[in-house]
Amino acid sequence: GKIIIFCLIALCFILYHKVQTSGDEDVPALGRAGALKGHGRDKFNLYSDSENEIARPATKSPYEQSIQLDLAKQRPGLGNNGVAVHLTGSAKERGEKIYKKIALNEELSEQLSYNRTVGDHRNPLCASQRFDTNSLPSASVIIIFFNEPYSVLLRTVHSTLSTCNEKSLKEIILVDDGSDNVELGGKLDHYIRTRFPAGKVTVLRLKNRLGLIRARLAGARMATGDVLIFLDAHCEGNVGWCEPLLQRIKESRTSVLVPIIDVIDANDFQYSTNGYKAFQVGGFQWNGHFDWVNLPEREKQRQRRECDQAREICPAYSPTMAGGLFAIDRRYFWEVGSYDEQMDGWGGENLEMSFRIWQCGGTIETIPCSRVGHIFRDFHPYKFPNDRDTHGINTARMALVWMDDYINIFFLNRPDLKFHADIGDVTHRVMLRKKLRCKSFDWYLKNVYPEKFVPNKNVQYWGKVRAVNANLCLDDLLQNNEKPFNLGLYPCGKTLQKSQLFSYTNSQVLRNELSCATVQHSDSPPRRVVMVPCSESDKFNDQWKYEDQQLVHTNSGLCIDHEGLKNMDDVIVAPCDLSSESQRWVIDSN
Ligand code: UD2
Ligand code: MN
Repeated sequence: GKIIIFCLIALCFILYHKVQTSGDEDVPALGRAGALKGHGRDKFNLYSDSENEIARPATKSPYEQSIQLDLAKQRPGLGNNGVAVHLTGSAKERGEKIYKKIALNEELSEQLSYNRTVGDHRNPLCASQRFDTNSLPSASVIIIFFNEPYSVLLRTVHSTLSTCNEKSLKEIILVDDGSDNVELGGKLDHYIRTRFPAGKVTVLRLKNRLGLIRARLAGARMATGDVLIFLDAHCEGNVGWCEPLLQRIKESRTSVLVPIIDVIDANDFQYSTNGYKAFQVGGFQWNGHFDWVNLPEREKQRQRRECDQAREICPAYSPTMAGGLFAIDRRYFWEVGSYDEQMDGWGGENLEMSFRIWQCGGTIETIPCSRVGHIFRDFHPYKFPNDRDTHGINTARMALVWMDDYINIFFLNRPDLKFHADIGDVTHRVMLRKKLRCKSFDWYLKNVYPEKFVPNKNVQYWGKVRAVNANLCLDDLLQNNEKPFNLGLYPCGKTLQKSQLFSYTNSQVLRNELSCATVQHSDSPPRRVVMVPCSESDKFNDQWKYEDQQLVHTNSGLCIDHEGLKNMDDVIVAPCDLSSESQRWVIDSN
């Protein structure tokens, strides 16, 4: 009798989920026996215990029951290989609702098994790489989290256990940065105790929320592995992502390494890459934000010269790192100044560590055969105490210590931070810089990141581009550089402000930090001045002649003109006319 009832329940369950879920792939309706076998990787047989226990949940603790309900909700095979999954019906609605709240589809995450696979997106050349498998340094993986969705966090841990070389993976340290989500308490502990190999996974619980910088420091203090590998709490690795990192550190202990970071979609959990041929490295903007940039040609040449493997899979020097996913020799981490522990909340620590590593004798390298997916979210699902701009404050701390005179360009972009009361004292970090005899920021720019445009270097003029006969200045009207945009006009600011900061370079390019001026392709006047993303090489950026106060576009022979235009209009070009006052411009930094 019991068996029949059980089968009926199982059938209902399967039918229910068939209706609820539909993936891009076909999910086979599995019988009871196969129900847990369709999960992706299960190196440690992590699902087998629960399989036996499902039949008699009544005798189990509430944690155990809840865990078993979670496991029963999972759809084996769903999202395997990192394909997108689209929920239907009420599950879709639940997914949309939670997505609006936390920028992540937690409903779908709960339906994907903890060890779904994401596929192998590595360059095929990686397959022939050999590692000193028996003598690699050991790794402590440190995963920090604050109120991370429980299933997402567990998937990160499972993924690490099954994709990171087992022999080298000494421990996984989860640092709970004062979460108040109850699932992340006793239930998580119970899961770890009952499902993971004894002693592999530990949780360090911080009493108060300390912010991600101090959370990482707390994890690092506990770690005993030779190498620290930091991960965000929403990551899934490709097979074999640990070995190339550990091998490189074995060869070069002051190399700080990042995997290629792929994108896991926060809504459908699709794992996507830009293909295995090209990847980006880290850059920065003068407002103190991290950005991604293409691997510079100069670096490709260095790889060809200095690396004996195929260039595509050689370590690639990266001017900065994103911050969340990296590997570093544990002792070197402390020697080179770990983190600025007075940085609060979120943000800024990544550029601080990047500049520090390079200026103090280390390197930052992207390791192409190591790929890890990360869930990028549209917004942060958490707030900071008093809504403090911790990113800005931390970045100002960084700039005060590492940027020397270039801090003026930073403050030009972030005037709000120049006299900010919460920046605090950085004396101990300046002392560290002295003690380590670190190089200057100027050295860094010249040697590590010569592609980075400096508004007042290698230029003939820089500052405001002001009309001689009106209080109007060229202004980017704070438009985003990712797409071309029309250059605008705006009353000149009393002081120089970011949106009016332009440079006329030695190679006669008219530009701001990221965008270069060109002229709209159009037969019918008026033709507008358009700002397009600058090329790494000035060969491909338009030239302008600046003569008799006129700005003449070399290709078209037309002049920048504001005749008949007012505040907020798009600036245009017109046939050059030396008698026209509206074609005369002054460029200066006053
Ligand atoms: C990026 C980094 C992130 C960090 C940040 C700058 C990647 C992929 N991510 O932002 O690691 O360097 O830039 O600071 O490079 N967390 C806490 N306590 C907090 C807030 C967050 O523990 O008070 C955890 C959070 O749960 C997550 C990690 O810190 O595991 C990073 O936070 P995020 O994922 O919101 O940051 P992200 O990826 O936007
Ligand atoms: Mn993250």
